[in-house]
Amino acid sequence: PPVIHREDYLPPAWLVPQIALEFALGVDETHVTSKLSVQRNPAGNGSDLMRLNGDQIAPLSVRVDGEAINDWRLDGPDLLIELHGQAHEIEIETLIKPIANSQLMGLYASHGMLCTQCEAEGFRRITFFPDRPDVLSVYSVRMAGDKAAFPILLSNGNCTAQGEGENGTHWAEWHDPWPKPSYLFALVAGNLVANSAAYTTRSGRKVALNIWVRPGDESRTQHALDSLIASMKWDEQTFGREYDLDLFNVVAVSDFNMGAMENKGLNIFNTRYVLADPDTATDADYDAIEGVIGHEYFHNWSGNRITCRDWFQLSLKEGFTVLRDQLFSADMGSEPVKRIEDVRVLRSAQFPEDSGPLAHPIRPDSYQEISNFYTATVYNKGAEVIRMMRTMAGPERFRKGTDLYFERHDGEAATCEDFIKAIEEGAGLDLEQFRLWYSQAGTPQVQVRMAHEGDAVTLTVSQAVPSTPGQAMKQPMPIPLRIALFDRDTASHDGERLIILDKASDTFRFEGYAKAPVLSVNRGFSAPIALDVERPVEDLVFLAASDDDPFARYEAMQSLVVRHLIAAVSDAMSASAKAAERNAVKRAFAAVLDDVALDDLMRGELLMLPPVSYLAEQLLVADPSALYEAREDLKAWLGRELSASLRALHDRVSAIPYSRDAGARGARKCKAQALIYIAAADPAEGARRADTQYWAADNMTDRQSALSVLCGLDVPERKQALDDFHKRYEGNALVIDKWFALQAGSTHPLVLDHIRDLALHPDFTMSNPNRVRALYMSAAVNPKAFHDAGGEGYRTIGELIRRLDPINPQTAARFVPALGRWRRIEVERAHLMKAELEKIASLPDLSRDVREQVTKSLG
Ligand code: B3K
Ligand code: ZN
Repeated sequence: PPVIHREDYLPPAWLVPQIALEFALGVDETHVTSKLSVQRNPAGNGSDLMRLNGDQIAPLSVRVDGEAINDWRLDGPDLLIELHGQAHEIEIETLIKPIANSQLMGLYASHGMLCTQCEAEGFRRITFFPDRPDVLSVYSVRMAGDKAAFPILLSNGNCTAQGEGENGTHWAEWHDPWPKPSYLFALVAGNLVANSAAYTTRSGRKVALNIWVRPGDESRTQHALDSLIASMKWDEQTFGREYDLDLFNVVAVSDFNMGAMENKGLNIFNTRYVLADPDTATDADYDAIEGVIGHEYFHNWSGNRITCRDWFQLSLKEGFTVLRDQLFSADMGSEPVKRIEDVRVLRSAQFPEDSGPLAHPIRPDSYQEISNFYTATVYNKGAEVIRMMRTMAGPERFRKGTDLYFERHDGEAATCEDFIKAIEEGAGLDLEQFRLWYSQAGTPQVQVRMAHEGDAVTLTVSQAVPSTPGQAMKQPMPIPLRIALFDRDTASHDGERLIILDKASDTFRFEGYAKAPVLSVNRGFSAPIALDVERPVEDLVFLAASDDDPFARYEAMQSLVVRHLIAAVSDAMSASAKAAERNAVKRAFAAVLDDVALDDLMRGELLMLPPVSYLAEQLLVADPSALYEAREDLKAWLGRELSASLRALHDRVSAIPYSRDAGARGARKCKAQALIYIAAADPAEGARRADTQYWAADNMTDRQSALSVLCGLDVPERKQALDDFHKRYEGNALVIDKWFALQAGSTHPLVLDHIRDLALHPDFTMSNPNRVRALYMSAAVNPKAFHDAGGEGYRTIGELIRRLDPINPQTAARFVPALGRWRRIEVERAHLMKAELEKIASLPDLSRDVREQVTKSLG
C-alpha cells in the first residue's frame, strides 16, 4: 500500500465552494445525487485534472455543465475528470448499500436508522468528492424517504424546508452556511425522540439543543444535555468562543467505531457517551459523558471553524481539543483528580505507544491508513504539548495566543505551525526549539540529581529522548519543570519555581538552604516525561504525606509503589531492603487512609496501584506475569496489614447515601478501592462484603464495583450475581457490555475459559464495536488473561483480529498494538506474540488498516 508523506502536500487543483446533495433514502439502497460547483484553485498547480476520491462506489452517471460525459476515468477507486474552464458544475449519481456497510464508515444502517461517519475518509464511500480537509464547501442537502421508517431527517446546519411526498414518504432540506470539509458532513434518518432545551449565547443568539435517542432511552439523556449547556457556557467564559448556528443536534447511535464525531451542528455519538442514569451508569460513565460532550462541542471552534490542512495536522484539532476538554472537566469537578486521571491515561496508553514499534510524533511524517493515527499520541500527548505552552506562558498570556489563533485562522484549514506561530506571537513565547515536540517521537527520560553544599542546592538535570522507528538521533527539547524545595521540619516550601531544561544537561542553583531540602519536581506533571530522581525512600514518604501539590503527592505514592514492585521482580535488592521499601509503601497508604483532611475522591485516587502496563514501561524487557503477581501480592499484603483501616473505611463510606455530589462520589470510589484490598487479603470477607454491596446497591457504581470483585473470586456468590445482573439489564446493550467487560477483565483463575464461553454467548456479536471492545479489549488489557504463559490470550486476540478485519478493519486494527509490544516482553511470550502477528500478516486480503499496524509491529 502507498505511503503518504507530509512533505508531499500540494494544494488542491480544484476547489468546491458549493455542493448540493440529494438522498433517496433506504436501508437496503440509498440513491445519491451530488452536484458540485467547482472552481480552479488560484493556489493550485493549474492541472485540468480533477480527482474525486471514491471507495467501494461506482458512478451511475457523470455530468459536466449539464451534459452527460463518458470520458471520465477511474484511477484505482478515484474518479478523474478533465476540466478545461475556470468553473464547472459536476453532477454524479451513486447507489450505496447502507445495510451491507459493516465497516461503519460512510452511510450505514444501525437498528433501522441511517447515519453517517465521514472522518477521516468516509465521505468518499457516499459519493465521489475531493475528500480532503482543505476543500471547504457550503452544503445543501435534500433527503427523502419513507416517513414511517425515517420520521426524523437531520443534517448539518438548519432545516430550511420540509414536506410530504407520495406513498408515505416525506422530505427535508438542510442548509449549513459555514463552509466545511467533507469529513464534517453528517446525515441521520430514523425513528428518534429528543430531549430538548434552549440556550442563549452571551451575545443573545437563541440556540435550540436536542439530544436525539431511540424511543425508550429519553429518560437517560439529561446528563448529556446538562453537559452540553455547561460546555457552551464554559467555552464562552474560558476561551471566548460562542456557538454559531441556531440549532445544535446530538444523536446517539449504538453501532459506532469510536466515541463520537463533531459533525457541524449534528454531532453523532456512541450511545455510551450519551445515555446515563444512576441505575445503569457509573460515576466514571457520567464523567466520560461530560468530557466527550465537551470535547465534541469544543471542536466547533477547534476543528470546525478552524480545521486541518491535511491529516498530518490532526493534533492541531485533537491535541488542542483534548486540552480544552481536560480543562473543562477540571473546572466542572476536582482539578487535581482530573489531572491524575489524565496522567494515568497518558502513562498507561501513550507511553507504551512512544516506546513501541508504532511510535510516531504528535505530527506524524507519514502514514498508510490515517485511521491508525487517531492515537493517544496525537490526542493525549498532543494535549500535553499544548499544556506545556500554557504552563510556560501562564493562563492569561496563553489565552491571548489562542485568541490570535482563532482570529487569524477562522474559516481556514490550518497547520500545527500556524498554531505555534499564533501562540508565539499572542502569548509572547519563543517556541523555536519547542517545535521539536511536534517532530520528535519518544518520551524524554529526565534524570535529576540534587546536591547540597553550604547553603546552596544544585540540581543537575539531564535529558535523553530515546530513538524511535525512523528517528535514531534526537535533539534536546525544552522541558518545563515545576519544582519546589521543601523544608523537612516545617513541611513547607518557599514558593514554586518553573525551570526549563533546554539542553542535554544543565545545572540549576538555589541559595539560602541551610539544610538539605526535599525536592518536589515535575509538579502537576508539568512535562510528559519519565523521571528518574535519586532520592531516599523517606523523601517519597514525606512528599506522599505533605506535598501541597496534590499531583506531586499522588506521584510520590506511585513512585514508592513502582520502586517496590520493580525491585520485587528483580534480584537487584536484598530481602531486607525490599522489606524496608514495602514498609514505606504501607506507611504511605496508612497515612492516606487516616488523613481526615483528605477528600474521599482524592483518597480513592491515592489508593490506586499503578497498572501493569505502566510498570512494564519501567523495564526494557518485562515479564508481565511476574509484575502482575507482585502487584497482586502487594495488594493482598496491604489488605492484611491495613485490614482494620480498610474495613473501617468501607463501613464508613457504605453509610453515605447515593447522590451525584463530590462527597458521595468520593465515597463510592473509596468503597470500590477498599473492597479490592479487603478481597485480596481475605477472599471470604471480600466475597461477603461484595455480595452485600451488590444486592444492596441502588446505583451502578456500587453494583459494578461489587460485581467486579466477585468476578475475580472463585465463590458461589459470583455466579448468582452475574446471572442477576444479566437478567436485570437484559436488553440494555450498554449494561450488557459491562457484563462482558467485567468477566473478561477479571482476575479469576479461569478467566480465559470465561472469555471463550462469552464469545459463544448469544449476546455476543462481531458487528457491534462496543460489544467487541467489551469482551476483547477488556481481555487485551487484562494482564492475567492476555499474558497467560500458554499463549491462549495472544491466540484469542490474534484470532479476533483475523475474524474482525473483513468486517470492520478500523476496529480490528485497534487490537494490533497489544501484540505489537512483543519486543518488550520476555522471550518465550515474545515468540508467541510474534507468531500471532505473523499469522495475521500471512493473510492475503488484509485491510490497509491491519496491514500497516502488523507490518510495523514486525518490522
Ligand atoms: N474526530 C473524531 C474522531 C474520528 C475518528 C475517525 N477514525 C472524534 C473526536 O476526536 O472528537
Ligand atoms: Zn476530537
